[in-house]
Amino acid sequence: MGLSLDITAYLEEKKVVIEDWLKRAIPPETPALATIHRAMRYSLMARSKRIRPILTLATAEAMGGKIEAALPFACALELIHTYSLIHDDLPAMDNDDFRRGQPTNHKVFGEAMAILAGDALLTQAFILMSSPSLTMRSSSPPLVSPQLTLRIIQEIAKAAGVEGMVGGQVMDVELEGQPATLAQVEDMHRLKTGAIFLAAVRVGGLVAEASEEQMEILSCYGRHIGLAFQIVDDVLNVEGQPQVLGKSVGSDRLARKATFPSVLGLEESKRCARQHYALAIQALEGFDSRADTLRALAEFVVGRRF
Ligand code: GRG
Repeated sequence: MGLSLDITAYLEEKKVVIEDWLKRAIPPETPALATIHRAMRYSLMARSKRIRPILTLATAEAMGGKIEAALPFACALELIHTYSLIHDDLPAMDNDDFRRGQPTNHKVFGEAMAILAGDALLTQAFILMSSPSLTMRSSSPPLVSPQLTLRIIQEIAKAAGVEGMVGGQVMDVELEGQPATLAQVEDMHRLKTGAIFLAAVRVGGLVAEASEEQMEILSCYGRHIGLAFQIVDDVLNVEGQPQVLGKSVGSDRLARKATFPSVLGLEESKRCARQHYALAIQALEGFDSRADTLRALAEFVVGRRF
């Protein structure tokens, strides 16, 4: 598997568009609330791959949709992801000092402000999705119908909540220090990371008004790359470079976390990630070359070093 130069350029190009939107997706700083606005911006605008919103845009494009229509939802996913990182790093959770290439939010702003910044980012995601033109200060009419907007909001809320990411985090906390089975670790990853990945892909399809059959294919692709992404994340926590990753390594083993390497060992975990990559590619078999970006993104997910 060789990562083509094209996908590197694609990732960079989309990152610029997303970051331009993200800058305007949170309220401007006011003197009375300067601290929380700074705390929100500090984590949101830090170094990131932006892989979830990129997946939404790439899926929308692959299905013949407009990226402008997908952008509010793509950015909402990034706001939710950023909130989850801030909370995940808190002393009550993983107690991490380093994230996105800089000290964690609570290390800079204190625990109370970090909790509030996470809460505010999560809430802001729903403001953005339910009133994109208001938030983006544009008077142009919405590109997605109210009915479809509501369906997408429900999809994202479910993926972020107790039936998705939060549920996965609960499993993560409860499995810490416990002997875990492969099935338990897979279930946890499917919810903790996989649910948002799946939503990122499905939302791209929904915005582009993909058919039921296409949505099934996209869901299969989304499930496999979500799992591949988290398995690679587990592997990088063992053998990644902290400077390249922008976060600490070795923390999973120290905290006796249930991970793929802890259950399967490193080599078998890598094989498992490649297997999910192959299944993601297989899912897209019926799609033409417009889905090549999705194929290349799957390759990026499984081959990444950061
Ligand atoms: C509800 C109190 C409360 C907390 C929520 C749900 C949750 C805490 C945390 C989610 C756990 C989580 C973030 C899992 C790891 C997922 C993961 C691999 C994160 C890193 O994602 P990248 O590599 O990061 O895409 P960048 O920085 O590139 O965006």
